Amino acid sequence: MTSVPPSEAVYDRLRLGQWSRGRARSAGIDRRDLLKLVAAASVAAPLVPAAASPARAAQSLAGVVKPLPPELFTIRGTNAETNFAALRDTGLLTPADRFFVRNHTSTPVLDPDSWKLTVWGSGLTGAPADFTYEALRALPSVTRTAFVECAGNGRSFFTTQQNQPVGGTAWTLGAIGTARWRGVRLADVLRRAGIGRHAVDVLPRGLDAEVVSDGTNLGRVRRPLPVAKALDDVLLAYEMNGEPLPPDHGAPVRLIVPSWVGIANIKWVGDIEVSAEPLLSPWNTGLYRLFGPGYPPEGSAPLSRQTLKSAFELAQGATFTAHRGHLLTGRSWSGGAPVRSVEVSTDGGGTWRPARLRDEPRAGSWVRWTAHWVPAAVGPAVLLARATDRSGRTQPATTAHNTQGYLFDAVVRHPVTVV
Ligand SMILES: Nc1nc2c(c(=O)[nH]1)N[C@H]1C(S)=C(S)[C@@H](COP(=O)(O)O)O[C@H]1N2
Ligand SMILES: [Mo]
Repeated sequence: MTSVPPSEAVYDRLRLGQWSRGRARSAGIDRRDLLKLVAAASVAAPLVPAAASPARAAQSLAGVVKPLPPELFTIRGTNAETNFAALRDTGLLTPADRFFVRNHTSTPVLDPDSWKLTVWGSGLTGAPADFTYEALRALPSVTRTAFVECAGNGRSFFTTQQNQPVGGTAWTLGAIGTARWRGVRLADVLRRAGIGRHAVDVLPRGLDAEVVSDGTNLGRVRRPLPVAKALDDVLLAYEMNGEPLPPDHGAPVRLIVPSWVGIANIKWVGDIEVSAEPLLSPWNTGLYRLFGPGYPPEGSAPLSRQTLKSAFELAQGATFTAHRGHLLTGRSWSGGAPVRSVEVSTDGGGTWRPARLRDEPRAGSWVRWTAHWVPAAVGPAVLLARATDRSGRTQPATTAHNTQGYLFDAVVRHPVTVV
């Protein structure tokens, strides 16, 4: 991607080399178990089928605290996908009641008064440092609008549009939400804790349960961040859209890592290791790299930025009346650069016209857009939306296959019916 700053690209190349030569340290897991994970990642497992969710008034999921009404969410395993149609009457920000939930296990309910954050490790110049919730709230705060999007968002289209097998949660396009986050800069906390010039990686870890996958205990959810990103624009957030973080979204404190893959945004953070040597965890080795015929056996470099996508705020198979004017609405976003323009097709991709952008495009956020449509003929129709970002990238017709179905960026075909 052209817009990735050199520091990130250099980091990725470096880590990848260190990993292949066995020079980076496995944090909290056996090197052998990591190797098993990498081997498994090069083979596509079948998609996790969505749990059957019969239409009932209130849908809920063990492990998720908030209600998940079927008009707002589709349940997929331990996760809840936002129905894009439910965003039509929302503004730029996604209300917490309809923000997608991605849980490896389940939401822990933590008491902010007994919670603390411990910063420790060989990358500090001194002893570990603890921060209570109160101490964090007393530090200078910053506010920023950012999306959180799962790296596997759009994964199911590898199968339905490209006929390719991929493993993981079968998301359509609703594993994304945008919120206004308030918190403290991770950089401020790391400096107060005494981060040294020799620090290279920062490893935040969640307080949710350990993750067991195919009989291997992967430990608690954790993923190293390069120091350059950690000291740049990362937040330790305690508020979402002006309210304290809700339990499902990481209360009392989570990371917000703007424009990066969702997994970087560790929820329920309890400790942060600052390391003088490179760190590996399952979430930057077997998971969250690209595997498959086009990639090296150890996978691509760990994923960092999200890609470019567009979605209509419509249910699958929505109906439209012929010869009437309709306002199509949707959103586009990119982790690479602000969105520059969006085009819409209502004839299956034959002709395209510009959509009208309703927001000033900003890095790390999405833009809402609209397009008018007067369907001419009764019958099935296919709507498409295609975004271009300021790095000059346009959504392609297809995405190169990877076994775990990450970073799907191709134009999605949205079937509707004209009556
Ligand atoms: N501690 C912890 N942090 C986590 C996760 C998790 O399961 N545990 N899931 C990650 C993934 S894969 C994603 S996509 C985002 C989802 O954030 P959300 O549930 O607030 O939408 O959180 C990330 N942070
Ligand atoms: Mo994710």
